[in-house]
Amino acid sequence: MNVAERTFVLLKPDAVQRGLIGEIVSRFEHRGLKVTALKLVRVSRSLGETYYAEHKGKAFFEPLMSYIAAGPVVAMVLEGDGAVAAVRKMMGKTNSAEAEPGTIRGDFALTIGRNVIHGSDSGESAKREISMFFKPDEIHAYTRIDESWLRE
Ligand code: DAT
Ligand code: MG
Repeated sequence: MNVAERTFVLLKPDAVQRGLIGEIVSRFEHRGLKVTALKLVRVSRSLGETYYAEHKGKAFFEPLMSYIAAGPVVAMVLEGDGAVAAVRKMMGKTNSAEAEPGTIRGDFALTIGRNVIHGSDSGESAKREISMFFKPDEIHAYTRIDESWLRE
């Protein structure tokens, strides 16, 4: 039995600046993932530090903080069967140089330090990240017209 799952996606400042918002959101919509929350926000230093807490102390942490705070980002919640894994696969490898063509990073990015997108790596991470960017009443429950055609 398939169970709808939530994941968190963030389009990083380079995606916004390079005009890739529509293209990337389109891929998720066409795959059948439902956008249940979406907004343009700035990531403050303290939010960035909490968000990327697992990388604190690493050599790339400071550059990562400057990057993520360099401009507005698009935060969203996507919902669908196996949403966490589906989005991770669509994103491609963390290092864009190694990401397969056909993936978001493989099609729109060249380096690890400007890899256009973040997606939760587990259901637990999704919960944590969603709560950092959205209040419960900013996440909308609704039925998409094609939903009955997305599974048997
Ligand atoms: P992902 O974004 O694929 O979940 P991650 O959680 O390991 O990857 O790292 C978060 C971000 O930090 C990643 O999107 C880019 C940056 N990063 C990770 N490893 C890096 C490295 N070795 N050098 C430079 N930046 C790195
Ligand atoms: Mg990660």
